[in-house]
Amino acid sequence: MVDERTITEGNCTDIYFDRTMAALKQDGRNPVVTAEITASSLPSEWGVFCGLNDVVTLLEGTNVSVSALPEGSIFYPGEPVIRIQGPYLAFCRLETALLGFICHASGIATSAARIKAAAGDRQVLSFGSRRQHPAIARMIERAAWIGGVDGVSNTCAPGNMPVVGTIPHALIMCYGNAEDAWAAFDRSAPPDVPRVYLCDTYCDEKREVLAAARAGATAVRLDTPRSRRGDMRAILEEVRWELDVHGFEKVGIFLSGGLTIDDVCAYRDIVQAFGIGGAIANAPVIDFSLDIVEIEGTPVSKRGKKSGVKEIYAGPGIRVVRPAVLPPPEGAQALLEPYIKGGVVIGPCAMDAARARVRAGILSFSASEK
Ligand code: PCP
Repeated sequence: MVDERTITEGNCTDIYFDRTMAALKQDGRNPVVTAEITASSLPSEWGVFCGLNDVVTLLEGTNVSVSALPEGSIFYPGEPVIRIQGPYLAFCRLETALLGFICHASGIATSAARIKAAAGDRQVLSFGSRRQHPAIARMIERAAWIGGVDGVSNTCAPGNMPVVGTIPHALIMCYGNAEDAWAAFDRSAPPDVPRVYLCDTYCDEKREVLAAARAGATAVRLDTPRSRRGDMRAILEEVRWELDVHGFEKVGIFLSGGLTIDDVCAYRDIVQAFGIGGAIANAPVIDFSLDIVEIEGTPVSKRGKKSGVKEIYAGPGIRVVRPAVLPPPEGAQALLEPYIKGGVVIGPCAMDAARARVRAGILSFSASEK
């Protein structure tokens, strides 16, 4: 396993950066550059920028200055999300880790935000830390939380976000039947843990949800295996009907197991909460790349990229990337903020402020937009 020190010291890198450094050092060349990090395309129309906290930790104490979009900002293809200025050798070897931080975290935060936007007032819970290496569970839950999920399942989640979950199939199998397992869970769990009872282990959902409701469930969780999901909509409607007709209108339906954003859209009218694993934790990464755009004050670029330092401007009806040397469009303000000056951290990366930014950003999108 690669430890934190190896990463922060730049020793988890692509070897071509070592070759680059060797060549530059041999010739005493270390130009002062400006580099920008941009995604030319995204898996969806917009993305959520996340992972800056780790970038700031990585670059703290190096001889660079950094400006960036605040975490949780909605961004679009072609917008520079981070600007790094300093001698190239100060950050050359850190590019691999730096991009890895934001590519992965932004992918997860983007997927979580899209799913939460689709779910509207229905709860979305992050159940997917088991889909990735446990060493990155904190990052997954942090990015999912910033993206807008209502709770996460992993006990290593950072901060004070709700850590939620009740029982797996394993508990029911250990008791040999659902009723005894639910009762054991009820006796052992603190009173503030919602009594969400899993209802699909041995019997038909319709029978088990009524038994669960009679046993005191506040919600029933259906994790129906794909092999049994002939028509999940029909199963959900039948379950809802039987709960209602037997006087359990307040018992909610919690759905989990291989769900995608399309399932959330299909069932959000009848399901109160969604447990989502892989669709968040295995989200496609955002393909950010780092490009030098200025060397010793002269605008430069490789083919296919625009030279010179850029700024993102936003205002009422305005969202545009312009050369930073030009005046801003009227009524618009620059979005990149300073985070590091000469190696000294000057800007915080607060998780809950980032989450609030996502929420404010996606409120302007309709629930049907994906
Ligand atoms: C786990 C959990 C959710 C799954 C993971 C979410 O399922 O119960 O349904 O992850 P996904 O969206 O990637 O499927 P199982 O591994 O079946 O867990 P268990 O049987 O222990 O409840």
